[in-house]
Amino acid sequence: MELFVTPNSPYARMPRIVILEKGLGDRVTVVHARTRERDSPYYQINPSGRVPYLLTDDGLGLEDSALICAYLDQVDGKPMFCRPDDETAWQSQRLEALAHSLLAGLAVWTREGYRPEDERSPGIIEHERERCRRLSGVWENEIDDPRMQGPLTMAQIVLICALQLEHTNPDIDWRPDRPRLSDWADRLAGRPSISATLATLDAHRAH
Ligand SMILES: N[C@@H](CCC(=O)N[C@@H](CS)C(=O)NCC(=O)O)C(=O)O
Repeated sequence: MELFVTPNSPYARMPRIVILEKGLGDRVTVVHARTRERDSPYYQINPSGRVPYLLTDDGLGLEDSALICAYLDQVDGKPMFCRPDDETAWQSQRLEALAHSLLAGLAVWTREGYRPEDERSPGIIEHERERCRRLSGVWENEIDDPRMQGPLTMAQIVLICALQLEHTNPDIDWRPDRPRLSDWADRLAGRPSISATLATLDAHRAH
């Protein structure tokens, strides 16, 4: 399989974490795609131009981080994150959706920072700063849920990828008044799959 990523994408980071957690490294080649470039050769592989994108051994193309993580989770017949027989799965999915909500806002905020300075929108940045303040307040309580404290879950993976956008965009400061969330993030930061995927990606470029 081939997984197309960019080093700074929090969405592409999620399947990279799943690959390490499940020991799928020898089955998946991670390829650095050239996104946001006019006529990038990557558009021949994935016309949407987005990452992550997984090409399966059957030649099927999968887009969307959650779908790719679900696919990788079951590909070895030993699902760790999505168990089809779990009747309480919706409770994990609720937390996962809440983490995705924070991530989506922080990704918009971070992308504003990639624009030339005179094209950035102070209004959008302020809107996302306020959303982050509200949602990190929600997470300060939700973080005590056993699903966030026990074995690694997709909700934990999404949340750490969101919170660690503080490394990509230093303006993101969710930590003041969030001591429990800060402790949680600092503890998870030491897990090998989390620290390895934060470091610069060692990958080759797509075509
Ligand atoms: N909902 C998608 C979002 C993916 C996404 O927004 N990827 C960004 C990088 S973080 C991207 O590929 N941007 C390039 C572009 O928009 O052309 C997912 O979960 O995979």
